[in-house]
Amino acid sequence: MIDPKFSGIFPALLTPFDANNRIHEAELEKLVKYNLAKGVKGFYVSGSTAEAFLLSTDERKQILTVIKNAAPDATLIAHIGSVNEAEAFALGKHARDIGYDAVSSVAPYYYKFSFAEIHDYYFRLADASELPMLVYHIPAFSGVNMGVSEMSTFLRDDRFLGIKYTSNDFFMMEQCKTAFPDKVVYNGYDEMFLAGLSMGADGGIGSTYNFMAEKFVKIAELVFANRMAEAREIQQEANRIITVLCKVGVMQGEKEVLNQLGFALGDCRPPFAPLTAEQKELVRREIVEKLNGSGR
Ligand code: MN9
Repeated sequence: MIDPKFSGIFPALLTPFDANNRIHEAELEKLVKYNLAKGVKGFYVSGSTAEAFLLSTDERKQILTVIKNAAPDATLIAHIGSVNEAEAFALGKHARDIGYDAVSSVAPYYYKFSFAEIHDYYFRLADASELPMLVYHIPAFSGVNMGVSEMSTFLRDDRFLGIKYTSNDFFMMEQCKTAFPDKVVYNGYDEMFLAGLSMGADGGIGSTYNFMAEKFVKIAELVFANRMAEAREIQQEANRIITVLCKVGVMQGEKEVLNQLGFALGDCRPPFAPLTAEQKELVRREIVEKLNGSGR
């Protein structure tokens, strides 16, 4: 059995920027409250969706603090991953000091590290932060391809909480969860959330949850009640929206949806380009109108 505080729906929070390109704390608090009201269990903080790799170490610490203050009772997972290990250590220490529940890290990226090096990176971080470590498995972005045997070297150790599993190899997901039923597995691709749950995931961490968490809360509820056909309808609804996000850029599109819903998240940081007027119109017509019309 896993600790129930780690099951369920965890938005990978976006980072709002103000007109001066600084973190917009009030908007971040508003986004946290908006999601708490929809029944999320907690948040995944300072990950890819937060534009973590475009933030300074101080900015990453700042968002960890803002979110802890806005959601003191939620389950909070701090993504501390960085190829600059000193940064990862500093973030892990900060997360522990302010009361986070777990840390998580992408595998060290860009350089071709050996598995032994990746392995030691994770154990050093887990030891330094003294919090349970969630391995962020995202081979398409990190370029690091681990199989079941590599993943097992982490999962069999008490310091590891589980995996944030962002891959469409559901065979491997099932093998990991079946071999280590006490470890937590989060589905990472929102468009395949139903598939992940059916193969053993305990919940999901996702970027599109920022503005449609209620759909994923509902899918999980329906799956656990064995109401698969209804769950599939909601997944299809979500996927019609995600198809549009993929056309304009996922995070850029998510910020635009929230901006049109009354938030002020700004744009993504360069090198991401702002959306064009045509792209904003597509988001309005194909996403925001449907969200407003669906009554969910
Ligand atoms: O946190 C997200 N992964 C990335 C998970 O952004 C790399 C997902 O929520 C995707 O953004 C989403 C769209 O592909 O599934």
